[in-house]
Amino acid sequence: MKLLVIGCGQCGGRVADEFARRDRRAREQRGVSILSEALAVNTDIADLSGLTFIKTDQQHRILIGGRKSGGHGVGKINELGAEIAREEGDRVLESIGNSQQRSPADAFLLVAGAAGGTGSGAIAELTHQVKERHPDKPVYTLILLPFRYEELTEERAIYNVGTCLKSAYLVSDAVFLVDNQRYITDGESIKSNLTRINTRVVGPFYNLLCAGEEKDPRRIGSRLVDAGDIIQTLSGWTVIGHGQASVSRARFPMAGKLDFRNKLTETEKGIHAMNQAIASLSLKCRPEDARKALYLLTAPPEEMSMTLITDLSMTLKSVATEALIRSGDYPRGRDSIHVTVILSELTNSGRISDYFSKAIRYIYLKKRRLGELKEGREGLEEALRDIPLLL
Ligand SMILES: Nc1nc2c(ncn2[C@@H]2O[C@H](COP(=O)(O)OP(=O)(O)OP(=O)(O)O)[C@@H](O)[C@H]2O)c(=O)[nH]1
Ligand SMILES: [Mg+2]
Repeated sequence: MKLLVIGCGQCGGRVADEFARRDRRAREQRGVSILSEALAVNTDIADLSGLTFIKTDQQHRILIGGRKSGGHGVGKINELGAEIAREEGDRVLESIGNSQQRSPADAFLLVAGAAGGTGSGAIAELTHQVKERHPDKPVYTLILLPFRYEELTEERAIYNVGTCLKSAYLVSDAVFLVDNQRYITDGESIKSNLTRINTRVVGPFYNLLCAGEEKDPRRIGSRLVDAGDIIQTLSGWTVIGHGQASVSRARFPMAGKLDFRNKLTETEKGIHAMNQAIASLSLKCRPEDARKALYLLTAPPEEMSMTLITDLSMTLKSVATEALIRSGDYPRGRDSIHVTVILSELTNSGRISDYFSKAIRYIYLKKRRLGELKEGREGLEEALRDIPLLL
């Protein structure tokens, strides 16, 4: 599956840059391409210059809102980010159009950090515009949720997340949610944390995107996961995870192969990788809330047994009890088993409702402070409608 990735704001741009790095790796190491293009859109010229893998011309690094922001970002005011995207989105559409002519994508993926200004504000507006211009292709968003310290110390962050999520959900075919806090390592500098987090955010997509692009018959699984399966799976709130386990290389391969005890442990390792994928989903959630699920097993061809596939399906079904499950295999590699899991169409999420109620509270308190509330007449309930849309 080929994506056209559009990073919005600093966070979105860096994650898009990581997709571009992976694409280069896929081409060099696997002879397949997983992106049709990667673009970055920002109001901040320095952020655009700091990227590495996205091509450097103005068609790929698109500066918007130069007049309104002076090229220095929108300082976390996401309404301003949305307004600029509304006014200048046609430049992004033009770049996308050119790129689609050179190399068409199966789907679009827009990326942003929800707590910032530019990306948080622009992502829903741009998604909406891309969808209108390309109604035949799915448009997905990948939204990064803030670290806990940001939620605790930056009052505005929660409001930005609430408005960004509400708006993006309305216009995207699916919203991938990633919780930055899940990947944090204490004692590491923020910069190296972010770089490492970005590799972990993009990592789970790698095999999934490569699998359907393989041309070599030896790399094509008996149940190939292609763009069609992925598109059928994705809808609404979505999370993704990846797990792996190394498989032992027997010193005497034939003896190893014939030994049933080895097979038993390989199946256990596969299940271990699946459990790890579920435990490391990009946002903590309850798998029973998913209506759709997909897993991909990537493993050396000799490890792909029917037993393993059956056991993996049963393991996923035992937790994602309400989900329609799709699956596939990707014969690749020599010494490890990888499992990628997607849970989609999540009907419930404590974390998302929590953001909405906190955003409502923020608006309520702000109104009260400004004397815009008639005492006793407007409660939290009424305020729910008040979470503004950035569209
Ligand atoms: N995972 C990850 N999160 C990031 C990265 N950079 C920023 N963030 C997070 O994104 C949020 C801030 O959004 P930014 O992307 O910096 O903001 P922006 O869209 O550039 O908007 P302005 O700077 O206000 O114009 C915070 O929650 C950060 O923790 C990154 O490279 N990786
Ligand atoms: Mg910025």
